[in-house]
Amino acid sequence: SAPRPFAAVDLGAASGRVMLGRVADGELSLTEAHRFPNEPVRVGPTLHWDILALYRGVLDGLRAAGRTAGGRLASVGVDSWAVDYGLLDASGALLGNPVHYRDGRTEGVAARVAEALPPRDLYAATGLQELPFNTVYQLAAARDTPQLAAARTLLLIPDLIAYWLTGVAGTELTNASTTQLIDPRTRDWSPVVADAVGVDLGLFPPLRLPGAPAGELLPGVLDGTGLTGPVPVTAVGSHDTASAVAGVPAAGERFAYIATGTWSLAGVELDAPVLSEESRRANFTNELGVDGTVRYLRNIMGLWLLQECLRDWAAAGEPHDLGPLLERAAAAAPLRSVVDAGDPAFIAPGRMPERIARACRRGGQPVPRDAGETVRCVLDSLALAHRAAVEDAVRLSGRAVDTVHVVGGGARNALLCQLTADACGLPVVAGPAEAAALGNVLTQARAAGAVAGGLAESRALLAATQPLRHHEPSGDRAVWDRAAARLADAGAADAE
Ligand code: LRH
Repeated sequence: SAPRPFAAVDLGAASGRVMLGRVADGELSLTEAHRFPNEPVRVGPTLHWDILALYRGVLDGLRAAGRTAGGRLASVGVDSWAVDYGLLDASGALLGNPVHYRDGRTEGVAARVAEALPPRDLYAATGLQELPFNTVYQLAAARDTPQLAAARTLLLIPDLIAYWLTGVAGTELTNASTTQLIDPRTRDWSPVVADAVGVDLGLFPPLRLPGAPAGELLPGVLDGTGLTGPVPVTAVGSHDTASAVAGVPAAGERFAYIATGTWSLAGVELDAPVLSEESRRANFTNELGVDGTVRYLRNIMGLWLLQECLRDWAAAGEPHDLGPLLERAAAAAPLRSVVDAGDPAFIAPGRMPERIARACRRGGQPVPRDAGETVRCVLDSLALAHRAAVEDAVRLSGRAVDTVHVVGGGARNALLCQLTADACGLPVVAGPAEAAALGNVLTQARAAGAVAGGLAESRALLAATQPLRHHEPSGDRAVWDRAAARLADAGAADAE
């Protein structure tokens, strides 16, 4: 009989999905069992994740997966976006809905934490890019709340889902590295940082590594999903970006990657972190990857800018179909105006077209005149930010690259991929779009002995089996230099 498939639960900021991965004799295929929207809910001032709706989506997905697979799965792995968490009380009950990283509660918190622990020292200890929503800052914002006082356990989102599925609590390392409480050299907690910031590390269950066993589906879960037990749950790179980078179909090590979805995470894979002051100033992060790797990358706004524009146009009853808008964007004048896709001012939701127009005006650039031009501005800006991240990653890490791999949902956007190739002056290999789910599946498959070798062998399997698109760089790179200079000037003027 055919080998049992692996189920990858992959929760993104815009949607969640349960994918079925089949691995056998040099073949690797992925099919979608179930996809569901991820719709955050504002209650009072606070933006929450609708975590039970997501969990229901996971269960529905496992049921659908089971139907396709005759009720039998080889194993299940869970990954999601980073940094966010749920708190459990002493009985294991969830205390409140997890707060969304785009919630405003962390405003100004980084500055307060900096008084206790200077940013230089925090970076030297954790190597993490300062983003307002890092778990450290969320915990500092929640300090002295009754909820945190009542909490006995903190579970990052994928660990929370895995806990509900298995009853076993753990903290998976790649996602733990996004808390800003992990030292990337020891790949273990940093008591120095925790003490300085006032975080109780006792809230975190024991660390586990991708590939480690993480329990079995509980009888109630088997019942509710129609699956036949035992179904093991395997820790994967539970940070979606860690799984996405494991899902990059690269050969050798001379590659940069850009995982583009709601965010663009652009950088290189290293054996050791880069903790220099220069790296901190360049806004680079050292997140931990599978197999002892370091994901040296910059977090920049990704398709969020576009998603939020579409949401705004939809609410206003204006055309918001992506296909026609991308055609208009492709026909629009290139690089007419660009915005800084690294600007934290774009993190919060709402009124995106207006905010983009304002940023253009402030930078002394023409304001987009219509939706097509706005989309072009977003894609040009992303390509420019991709190029800066790739160049800076190469410069700061010393890792030479000859190819840029674009994975994640943005790999489907041919215009974005071509602009990225043009801006970087490097060939872009686009795909797979479901790199996170594939990385998730491959980590499980390796743990089960269904795929031999390490990351390199898994990547070779991806390259041999997944449809990929190639974009050669075209055009005059100098136009990108000039756009970058324009943006730098605008930023400098803004800072005065
Ligand atoms: C992408 C991602 C990214 C994080 C952000 C919060 O989904 O995990 O790596 O920085 O969400």
